[in-house]
Amino acid sequence: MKKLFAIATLALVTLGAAAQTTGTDLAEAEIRKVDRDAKKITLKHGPIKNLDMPPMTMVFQVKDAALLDNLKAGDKVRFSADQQQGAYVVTAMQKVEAK
Ligand SMILES: [Cu+2]
Repeated sequence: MKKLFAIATLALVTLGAAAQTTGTDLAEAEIRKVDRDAKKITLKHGPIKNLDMPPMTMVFQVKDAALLDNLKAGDKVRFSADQQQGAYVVTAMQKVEAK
């Protein structure tokens, strides 16, 4: 029983650490334009740590058009982006629900 508790606690700690890492890797942005056909999105984004990029408005390509589902101009999102073959590509994106 004691051992089981220890394992459960460890699992919780591991989950917490993973969530934290994800949180710091995500940048914040407001969508300016969604171009589903071209798989492009225009974002007014905050600092992007992994790309060493200051806040600005710019166009990103998206890895998968499905990332743009249910998104429209004006939505607030969190996203991660990568530089691939000279282009900036959004690899993950989630909508931030308005409070
Ligand atoms: Cu930028």
